[in-house]
This record gives sequence, structure tokens and C-alpha cells, in this order.
Amino acid sequence: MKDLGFPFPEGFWFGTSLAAHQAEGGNTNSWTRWEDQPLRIKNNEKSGLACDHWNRYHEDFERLSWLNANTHRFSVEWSRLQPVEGSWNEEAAHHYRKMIQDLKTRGIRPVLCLFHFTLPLWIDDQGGFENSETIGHFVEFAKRCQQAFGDLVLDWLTLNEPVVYAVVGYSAGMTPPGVKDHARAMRVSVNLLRAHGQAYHAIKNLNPKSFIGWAQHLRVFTPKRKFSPLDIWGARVADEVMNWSWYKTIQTGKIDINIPSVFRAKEESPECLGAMDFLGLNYYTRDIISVNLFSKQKFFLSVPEKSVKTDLNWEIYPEGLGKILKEIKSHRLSQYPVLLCENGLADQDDSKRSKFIYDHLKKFLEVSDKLGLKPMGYLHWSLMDNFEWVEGFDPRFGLFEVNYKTQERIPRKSAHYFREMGRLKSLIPPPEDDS
Ligand code: IFM
Repeated sequence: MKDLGFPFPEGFWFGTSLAAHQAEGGNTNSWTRWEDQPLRIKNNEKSGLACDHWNRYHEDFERLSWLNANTHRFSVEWSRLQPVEGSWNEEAAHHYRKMIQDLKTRGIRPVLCLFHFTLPLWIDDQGGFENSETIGHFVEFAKRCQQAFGDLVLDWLTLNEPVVYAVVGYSAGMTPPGVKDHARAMRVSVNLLRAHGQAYHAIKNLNPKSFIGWAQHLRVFTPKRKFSPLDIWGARVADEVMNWSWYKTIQTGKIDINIPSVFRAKEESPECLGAMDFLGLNYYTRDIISVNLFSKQKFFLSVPEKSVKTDLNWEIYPEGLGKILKEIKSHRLSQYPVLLCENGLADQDDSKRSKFIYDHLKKFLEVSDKLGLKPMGYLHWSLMDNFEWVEGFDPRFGLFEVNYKTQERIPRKSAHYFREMGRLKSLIPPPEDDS
């Protein structure tokens, strides 16, 4: 690789992302409860031992060093730390401390996420985030985590993809708790926003130097029929509800999430005003949207036939990232540094991953530069293959392939490419024979 490309901005965070339940193995939580029910997960798989990352973190972090990563985002599993109400598992906390220390010894910055889709069973039994009392429990958990790890961790994500959690679990009913009710999805969204706001202040009060955001799954919505007022309207509503209304809460201290003629959540939320230090962005793909007001479902999503797609049939659309960055600017959010804290694809034969990384990272750096945004870092999803929720173990998102029978990890070609960029601290095109 001779091309030295263009250098990452000074202090750029370059690394990977992972989540507790998808990698650790051996968890008992709201998701394992779901996995125990028939037909919930593809091939009836269970997360089970997953990547056994709980026991193998040291060798996995060795891989991060090999990749020349300087940052790693991961989540702590609430159900391990607080398996029953009012408890705190010192042993699990000690284990997470060892994990964080391992990263720090390597000069790798830990970014800690507090909620990545899984709940302890006692919280699940009380109604999860549908119950407003869960906000208090979450804030207490955030405080305990700050007290336990805050001397080692400065950078926090309170929540991962709260919109996805609310919509897929409570509107579409595809993930736990399997509810199909827009009003309940709205209630969960409101409670998640308030939980974020209150946890933000709780962590900040304990250490004002903490740097706190959440990971928002930002998607692009394109009207299916270019000139159809209905589809254009549908794309706008989806964009507002799924993406920007959440940031407006931070800007105004008021929650207003509105799906016209379906449901509107509107209430004061002073705890959210200004409760964000950086913009955590997960970007994967876009949706083509069409609307039929006479059907019960109303909004229909599809994928353009001719596009290049991942193994999960998601369109590969780096242009969408550029559009989102422009929207960040037009929504007056450009004062916040942007951390691209998830970006990746299911690509078992690794034929598309290197180009995917290059195209997205290039778009991120170029458009940010043009618009005067502050690109803070790029964290690839994911370090290694892991448990992809309802899709089970089939989708392969890793820079490292995992053999789930032997727990062997094998670097893919794209891992070598990623490593070279980490070494050079520059964006470089992938080698030509890399597909
Ligand atoms: O695996 C997930 C992750 O848990 C949340 N963001 C999207 C990833 C890929 O689907």
C-alpha cells in the first residue's frame, strides 16, 4: 500500500464497536427470555456462549492492538451488574474494570455504553422502559457505573439506538417484548429520552469532565415515487420521527414526536435540554418509503432493486451519510463533534467490506470538512462476528471471522486494510485485489 491518502484529523478516534449481549456469552436478560421462545430468532438460535468474549476479552483486545485501533466502544451488561433489584455485583464490576484497564494499558480509549437493548429480568418484569419507574432505576445504574468505572472512563454513551429499540420492539413487534402498538412505542421513546437526560446529568455531576452522548441510528428516507406528494410526506415524517425530533428535545427541552393521524407524544422534558456533548451516529443504509393511507400499515419500506446490497439485503449507500451530515448542519447541530460510532455490513465473504469502509469514511471526512463539522472518530461495527439479534449468528459483521465451534478468530482481508489505515492514521484506498 503506497498511497498515503489523506491523514485523519488530529486526535481522530479510530477503532471498533461491540455490545455485551452480542459477544460476551452467558447472559440472562430480557433477550435470553425472548430467545427461549420458539421462532423468535432465525434457526431458533440462542446467544448462548456467543463469542465467549467475557472470558476471551484479553486476546480480543490484543486484536485491537494489532488493528492499530486507538478507541473501542462496548457496553456493560446491566443484568450482570444488577441481577436483582437493589443489588450490585462486585465481581462483575471488577471484571469490567479489568477489561477497561486492559484497553487502557494498550493506549486504547474505552467508550462505555450503558444500555444496548438488554434489560435485567427484574426490570423486564416491571414493564421495562414502558414503566416510567425504569428511568429512576437506569439513572441509579448510570451513577453506580460512573462510581465503579469513572476513574478509568471519560466517554459515555447512555443508550444505543433508542429509536430502533422502541420502534422494532413496540411498533413492529419483532424484538422483545414483541408489542405492536404505536402508542406504547411512543411511551417507551419518551421514557428513553428522559432516562438519557437524567443519566447525562447524574454522570456529569459526578465528573464534570465526562463526555456524554447516545448512539442514534440515523437513516435516510427516500420517497419511492419521486413526485408523489404522499411519499414525499411519508419520507419527511419518517425522517423527523426517527431522526431529528430526538435532537430537537436536546435543543428545546421539549419532547414532540409526531406521526400525524397516528400518534403524537408532546411533553416538557427539561432534563434533556442541552444534555449532549457529542453526536453519536450509527449509519448503515437508507429506506425507500411509500405511503398508502388506506392500508392499516400506511408506511412501506423497500430497497432499490438495482443497488449493491449486503448479505442482509441492506443497500450500500455511502451518499446517505453525506446527506445526514448536511442535515446535521441544517438542524443547527454543527457545534457538536460527530462520532461515527457504528458503521459496517454483513458480508460473509468479505468481498465488499474494505470498499464499504473506504467509501463511508471518505464521505464522512470529506463532507465534514466541506461543511465545517467536527469529525471525532470512526468506530467500525464490528471487531468480530457476533450475535445479530433476531438474525442469529448468520450475518457476519466482523473484521475478524469467528468460528463458533472452536471460538477461533481469523482476520479477514478487510482487517489487514483497516490495520494499515490505523498504522498510517490516514484514509487510504483499499488494495485493488481486495474484492
Ligand atoms: O448489531 C447491531 C447493533 O447491535 C446495533 N446497531 C446495528 C448493528 C447491526 O445490525
